[in-house]
Amino acid sequence: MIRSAITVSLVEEARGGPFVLWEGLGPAFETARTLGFDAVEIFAPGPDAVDREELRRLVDESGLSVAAVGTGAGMVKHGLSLSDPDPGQREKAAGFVREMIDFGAEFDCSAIIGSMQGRWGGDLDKSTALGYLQASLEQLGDYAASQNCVLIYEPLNRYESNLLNTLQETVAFLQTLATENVKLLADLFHMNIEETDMAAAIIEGGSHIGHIHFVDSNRRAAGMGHTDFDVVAAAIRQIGFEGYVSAEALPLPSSAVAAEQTIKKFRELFRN
Ligand code: LER
Ligand code: MN
Repeated sequence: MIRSAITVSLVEEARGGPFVLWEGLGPAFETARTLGFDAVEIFAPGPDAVDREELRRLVDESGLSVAAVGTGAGMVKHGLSLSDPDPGQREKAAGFVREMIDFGAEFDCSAIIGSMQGRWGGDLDKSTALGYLQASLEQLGDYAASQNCVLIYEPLNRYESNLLNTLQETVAFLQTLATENVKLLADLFHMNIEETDMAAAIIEGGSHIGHIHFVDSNRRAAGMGHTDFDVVAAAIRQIGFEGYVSAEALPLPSSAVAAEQTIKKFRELFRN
């Protein structure tokens, strides 16, 4: 079944970023439960920043799940990346991701690698950077599998990374890995910038797609931009997608309106 989720950011440095909820875990679970979401996706400052007992209580009391944990704070807060030319920095980045995988595994959810992929430039050429990323994902994918957690890799648009931008090139890259435990994240905002045809890209991505960031062309809630969601949702259904369609959108005009708009659009598209 396709399930709904909504993002909460606990990272102050990410203010202004594309997360719907910002007021902490308790209010996020309350909003998600009241509106009828299935899960909450958590963007946390680090593996130790979340009170696990509190999160366990929120999950148990609300009946909701944790959809995924993001690892981007490793970049945003600590400047770490999996394609850093310095091996010590790459190892620190991998250590951060491993601990986030442990955190995700405790709540039966996947861990997402987005901005932690880094970028090439300066003395670091593209194929070397991709080689570093490949080695990191290979190890981290296996590590995640050992914890019963799926690692999700997110291609970003060209203004955020110059490594992999489209679903097609990312699938080709993931197929070079020995591990099958790294799935693709289709973020509809990045895709709106990079793909020729969003629905065709989703259909081609097929079973590689493990998670979706549900957001409109302008990074506002689904239905507040110009993405043709009927066509995109038909593609998502066509591939038999069974994961989370998770609202990663700007809190505009407010978190409450973005959350309400998202669940309305989700129901219209996936619960008819
Ligand atoms: C993370 O999911 C993402 O989409 C990035 O663009 C956040 O900056
Ligand atoms: Mn995203």
